[in-house]
Amino acid sequence: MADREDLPADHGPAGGWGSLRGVREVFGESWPTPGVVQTLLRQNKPVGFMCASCAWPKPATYKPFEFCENGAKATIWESTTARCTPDFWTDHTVTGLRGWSDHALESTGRLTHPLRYEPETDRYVETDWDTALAAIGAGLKALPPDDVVFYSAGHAGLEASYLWALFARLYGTNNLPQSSNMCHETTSVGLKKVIGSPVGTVVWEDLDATDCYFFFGQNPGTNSPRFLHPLKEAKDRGAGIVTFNPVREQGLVSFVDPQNPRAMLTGEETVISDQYHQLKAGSDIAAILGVCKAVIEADDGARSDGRAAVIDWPFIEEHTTGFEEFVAFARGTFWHAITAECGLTEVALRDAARVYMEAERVIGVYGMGLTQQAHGAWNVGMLVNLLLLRGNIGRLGTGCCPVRGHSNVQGQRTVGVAEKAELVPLDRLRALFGFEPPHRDGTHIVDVAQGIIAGRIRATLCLGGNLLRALPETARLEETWQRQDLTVMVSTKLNRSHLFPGRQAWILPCLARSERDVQARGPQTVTVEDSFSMIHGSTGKRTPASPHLRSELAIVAGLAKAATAPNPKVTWDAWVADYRRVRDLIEATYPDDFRGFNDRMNTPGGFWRDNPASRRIWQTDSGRAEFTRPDRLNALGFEDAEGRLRLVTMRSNDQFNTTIYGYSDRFRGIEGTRDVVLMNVGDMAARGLSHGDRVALVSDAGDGVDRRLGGLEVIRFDIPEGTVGSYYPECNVLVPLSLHDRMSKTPGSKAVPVRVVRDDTVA
Ligand SMILES: Nc1nc2c(c(=O)[nH]1)N[C@H]1C(S)=C(S)[C@@H](COP(=O)(O)OP(=O)(O)OC[C@H]3O[C@@H](n4cnc5c(=O)[nH]c(N)nc54)[C@H](O)[C@@H]3O)O[C@H]1N2
Ligand SMILES: Nc1nc2c(c(=O)[nH]1)N[C@H]1C(S)=C(S)[C@@H](COP(=O)(O)OP(=O)(O)OC[C@H]3O[C@@H](n4cnc5c(=O)[nH]c(N)nc54)[C@H](O)[C@@H]3O)O[C@H]1N2
Ligand SMILES: [Mo]
Repeated sequence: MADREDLPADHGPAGGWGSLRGVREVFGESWPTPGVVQTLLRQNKPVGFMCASCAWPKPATYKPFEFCENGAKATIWESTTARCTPDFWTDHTVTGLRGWSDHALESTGRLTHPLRYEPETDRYVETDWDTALAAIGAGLKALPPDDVVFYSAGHAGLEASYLWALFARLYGTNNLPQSSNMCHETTSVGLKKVIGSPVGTVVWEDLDATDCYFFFGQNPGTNSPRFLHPLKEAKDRGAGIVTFNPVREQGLVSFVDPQNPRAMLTGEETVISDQYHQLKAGSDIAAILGVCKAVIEADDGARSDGRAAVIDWPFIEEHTTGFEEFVAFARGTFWHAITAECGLTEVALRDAARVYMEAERVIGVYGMGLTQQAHGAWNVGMLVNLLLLRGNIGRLGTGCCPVRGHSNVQGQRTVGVAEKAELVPLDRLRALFGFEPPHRDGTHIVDVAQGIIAGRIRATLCLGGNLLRALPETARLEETWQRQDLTVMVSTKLNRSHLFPGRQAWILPCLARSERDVQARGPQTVTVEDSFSMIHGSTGKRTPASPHLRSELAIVAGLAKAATAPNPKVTWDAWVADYRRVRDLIEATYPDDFRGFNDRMNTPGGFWRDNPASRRIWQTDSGRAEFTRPDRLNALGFEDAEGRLRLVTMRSNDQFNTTIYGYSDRFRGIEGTRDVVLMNVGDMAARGLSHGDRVALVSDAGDGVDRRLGGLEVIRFDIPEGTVGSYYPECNVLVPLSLHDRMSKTPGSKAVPVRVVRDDTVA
């Protein structure tokens, strides 16, 4: 690993030499500054730094390389030698850069100076921190607080995030939407409704003990590759893995462990999924209902034959509600309705049910395939139905495992980054800081986007992320974003959101997670919370990319000081000087979750924030775990129609959200381009299309809005008829803002109504 030149050639399966080669290719000519291998060796280890990529947990007993291909890419991408200095703008205008790809924009390197947008020249120009903070503070003071939005992307640590939320509330608003509004908000709302927990119940010991995984719409090979290790261990001890996913994802098919020299030499593959069910996009409600129906029928049979029950009746009686209605729904739905809806056969669904019933302990894993749907919360409820039938929540080796996105996305919510006032202990904030926090709910990100289009939202402040690019409805947002009075982005790299500046616009460059953060009281550590609700310390050691960078915490405090009234209990400077003081405040605000925070933050594997649902204490309205009875068989926000297709917006293996590392989606065999549409051969034939033809995707939402993405190449792919795939964020131009989960408003990006037409525009 130390010498990239020595890395052997590629291999097929997920993991293996292929993954190491993938890492090497990110470097290209800009293999970063010296010491990157040492940096990688500290990644995800106690007293090291926590990966800035995904939120997959970090084990207490770690491996020599406790990072994956994509974690290494994330670290290397932020440690690049390239710099986007103020000189860059001598040759470029903001408008001119709109023709650049996401990849090209971030490839300009790390941002080095605070920048101010200058409308006269259509460029960003260098400024200094005092000027920027004072001007932003004055701008904010002139606006009504509820017209201002405080977005955060899930990168920043718990300390900066806590202060960010405090800042917004001192300023006077709960407008604290987060990237999870586009992501696992369905979990925060839907899972909370049915089991009383807005986060997963699974912890590391459950992975070690389980004997079966059911995967729904989560792609570990690309999005949480370190998950492949426990999956392989599970296979080695004979566990079953059943996957439901329209797309055949290599990381769920087979795996070579890059940390096992023998497997590396022989290319020995482990088959991951025993069963891989390629259902139609958006049809999980039907598929899961089919599995449940088979379980219910098996229980009927067993009990009438005098055999042991299949359903866990004592659990159902003691712990759940809504069971009878759900069973009546399952019995009353005919198999042909189920199979027609999901495109899977009754045999296939009964097969899945058999594996489910044979397993003593089952974990249900899910991701964007379930959450980014118009009835996503019902998807989550259906998965919980399946788990509840055999008491697969709240006992060792079982549980519900939503795999979260950004490294601290879950933690930011834990420490008060929430637009819903009820989620925050406002009384404690009042007592600690002597002010009256706003009580009115803030704005969800979908409403923010609608508010920007309608001119109601007048300023957005973004703590990380690339919000304009990540949201649906790109074209209308790009048209209206600049009408805001003020846009402020705390960023590490240039991205498309910067190219639509408000009347006043600022880019504030920050330290990255792997970099040394030294304040008045010495070097600082930050903390993050992973997908299993484990809290970890993270200490950067690398030399910062520029001497002008500030930490996220220092920037937040600087903005807050400039925009809010002085308050003797709010000592921004002292907090910046020593982050331990901020952790004390977090502990004072959330004493149950953060007991002994400063002492425990470097516990190997993190310390656990507890989760009552994993002890079968259900903090739901009914005080029980709730069965869901959906009133439809799919999660779509539209009906089928002649020629209409369901578009899945996908992540490649060479991106982290809108950060595009490169153009190699190795696992899907798509190289050198992202401008593709994956199609079933039948759908191609029906339209007279061949592999390689040029097409456009056009919106078929029936709302009269013209949405179009052209210049795409048809790729014949193993995907069900009626479902097509293409990459996010390019496809966001096709996603209507109105298409979102009914309960949580998470955009329905995994089943978007489109048509495929020939594209006659010149390449
Ligand atoms: N390398 C890398 N890692 C990442 C990210 C990244 O972009 N790159 N993003 C991070 C973030 S913020 C997040 S939220 C997570 C996202 O991680 P995932 O939750 O894995 O998200 P996706 O890859 O968008 O979609 C997951 C899978 O859902 C499938 N799918 C689509 N529609 C359906 C459906 O209707 N039913 C079912 N059952 N499956 C469906 C897709 O084929 C895909 O395999 O990953 C995080 N980690
Ligand atoms: N169609 C479609 N749309 C989607 C999705 C989808 O699957 N399909 N997925 C949705 C999901 S799950 C998510 S989470 C959102 C993601 O949306 P965002 O979180 O808003 O976007 P990112 O691409 O993660 O943001 C990348 C930028 O973050 C900045 N950055 C990187 N590291 C740091 C750091 O350490 N600190 C700070 N301050 N900034 C940093 C860099 O400037 C970089 O350009 O997109 C959503 N949009
Ligand atoms: Mo996400």
